Amino acid sequence: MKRLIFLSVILLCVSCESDKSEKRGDEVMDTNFSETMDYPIQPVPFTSVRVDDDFWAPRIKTNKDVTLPYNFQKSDETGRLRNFAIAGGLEEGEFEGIFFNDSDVFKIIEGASYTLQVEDDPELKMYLDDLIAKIAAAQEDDGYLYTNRTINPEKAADGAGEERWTNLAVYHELYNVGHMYEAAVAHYLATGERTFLDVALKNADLVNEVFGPGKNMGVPGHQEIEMGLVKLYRVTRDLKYLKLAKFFVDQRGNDEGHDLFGEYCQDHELFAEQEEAVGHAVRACYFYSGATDVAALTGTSAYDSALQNIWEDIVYRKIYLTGGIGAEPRHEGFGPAYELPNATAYTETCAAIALMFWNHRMFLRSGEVKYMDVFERILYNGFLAGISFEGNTFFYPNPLETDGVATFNQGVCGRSPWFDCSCCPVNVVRVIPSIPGYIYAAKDNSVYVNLYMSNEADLEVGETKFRISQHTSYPWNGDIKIIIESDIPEETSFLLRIPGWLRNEVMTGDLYSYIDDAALSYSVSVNDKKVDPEIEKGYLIISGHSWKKGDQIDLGFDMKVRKVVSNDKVEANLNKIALERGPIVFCAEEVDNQMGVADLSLQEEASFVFDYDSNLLGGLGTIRGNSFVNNKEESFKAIPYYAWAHRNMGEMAVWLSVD
Ligand code: FUB
Ligand code: ZN
Repeated sequence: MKRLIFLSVILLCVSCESDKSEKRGDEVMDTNFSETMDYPIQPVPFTSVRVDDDFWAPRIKTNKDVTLPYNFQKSDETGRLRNFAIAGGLEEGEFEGIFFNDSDVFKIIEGASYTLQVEDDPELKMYLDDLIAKIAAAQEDDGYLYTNRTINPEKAADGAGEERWTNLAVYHELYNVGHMYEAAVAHYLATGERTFLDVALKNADLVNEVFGPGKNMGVPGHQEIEMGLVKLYRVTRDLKYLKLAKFFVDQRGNDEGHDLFGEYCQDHELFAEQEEAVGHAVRACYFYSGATDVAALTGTSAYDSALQNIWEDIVYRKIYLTGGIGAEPRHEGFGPAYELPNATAYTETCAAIALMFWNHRMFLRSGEVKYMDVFERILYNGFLAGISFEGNTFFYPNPLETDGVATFNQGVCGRSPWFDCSCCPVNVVRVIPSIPGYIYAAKDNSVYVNLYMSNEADLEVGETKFRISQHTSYPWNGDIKIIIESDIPEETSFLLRIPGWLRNEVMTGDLYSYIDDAALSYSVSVNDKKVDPEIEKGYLIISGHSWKKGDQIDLGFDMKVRKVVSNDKVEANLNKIALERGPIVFCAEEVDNQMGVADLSLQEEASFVFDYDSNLLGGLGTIRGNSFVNNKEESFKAIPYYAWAHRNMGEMAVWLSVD
């Protein structure tokens, strides 16, 4: 049943007609949709992929057992859940917290629903039923839902505006419900029940009545609703939701009908004409993700150059080695090109997530490897650092350096159990269970393998369903075995991603490069016979085999410790190197380097040894060698960046001085 629903979502027919000149909302509404449109490459949903490795499977389990209940508990303690009950007249009281706290609850429900999609849990389902009843009660008769106003419209707490939709630049009426749409769709797909979906649709219908050409021409100050509306469109097939999403994309930067909100909200020029990544990083990348969805589903090419130019602006000039973005704390956003300070790097966990969403979508449109390279870099580094092994402490900013004293994490030096503004923890809880959905994708007879982790997957090529499995200790070693577990169509091709780190490309562009510039080697064999497949767009193409059950493909990716330098324009990293191995960025912590990290230097020619330490933090790779502190040779040790701040807090750095 669940799988059927998913397939029907994937097979949605959208009638579209591409019109390169479309830029404004009013033209969009006149568009005569007439073709079936979607991403040419379709992801294999996480519900079809069971990850059973030692790296991600424990994270997915901890997310379910610890992070999810912990997030609900914190939402309860901080009044986030009660706000719905009060707004719905079920309890007495005042609104408590920040004006976008409703969105936190929606994000946790989304994560809980993903969990339910793969594993029945009657207790969790009942909990959600109860919570959704409160949310439904909080909805006003015409569909409006924003507990901050509903609780006391006459004297709304900070963040509600005097009337509905009166301060779109700042208040989050549209942002909150965007998250509600995503959560409601997830809940519907998990349970088949419409309780939450109907609340979301009623709200979206109201938003559709209020906003549009000739109506309220404003846009949300914080994007998100665009992706949410596209998801509503996918489950209902009602074009009005897609058109509304397109309206919000096209209306941004259009001063007809609304005063522009400026660069902070990417509302300074028409999106189709934007060329640089500016403003608040989460808003920006949610927006680019939504715009990519709209482009794919409506067939418009009007955004193509903006999407390409902005992506290059980020990857060529504004991204940290960890995949983090948004260098500046002052506006949680992008700074100027090449300004990438390490200790004050804001690099919000939500921004990393938003950039993952966008890169995956860009891949689905193009099939180009560079997008999944960035995705993988964020996944293992900038994103994963945001959640502890225990699953109940978090990073909001993710700096690449600390003196062990500065309270960089919303008032804390180190991981924090929770934040007043808790957008990051609740974002993590919805991403972790969906990670298996990023491993595979399919187009016609081709199966893309984008990520390497042990799993068993049910795929579909053409009309045929079949099963494959993957076996590997990635990211600690590069040996990967893919086994065909059932009969598959002979014409099936496997497109295996050659990771950027193996192709000698830290990321496309010249922001970062490896010092030794020899590409690492790799080997491929099919049923123990070496093959030399063609490469297209960064993927090894394994085709032309008469596949049968039991066939296997073996990949051997050479993993070595690599030294990375950044472009000289990045002042913060001058005379410094960073260490990587496979997809993992390493960092040095004071706890492993007794003389501290700030004063140590490495020799550019030094060699380093990689070891897997099964006793350290549940098992992880370490890099060892020698460093110099005040001309004295010391032993040096680095651990994966994602694992930092789990022991005594002290100095930490990704970028290390070289002699
Ligand atoms: O405004 C909602 C969320 O709170 C943003 O996405 C985060 O950056 C944080 O400011
Ligand atoms: Zn956040």
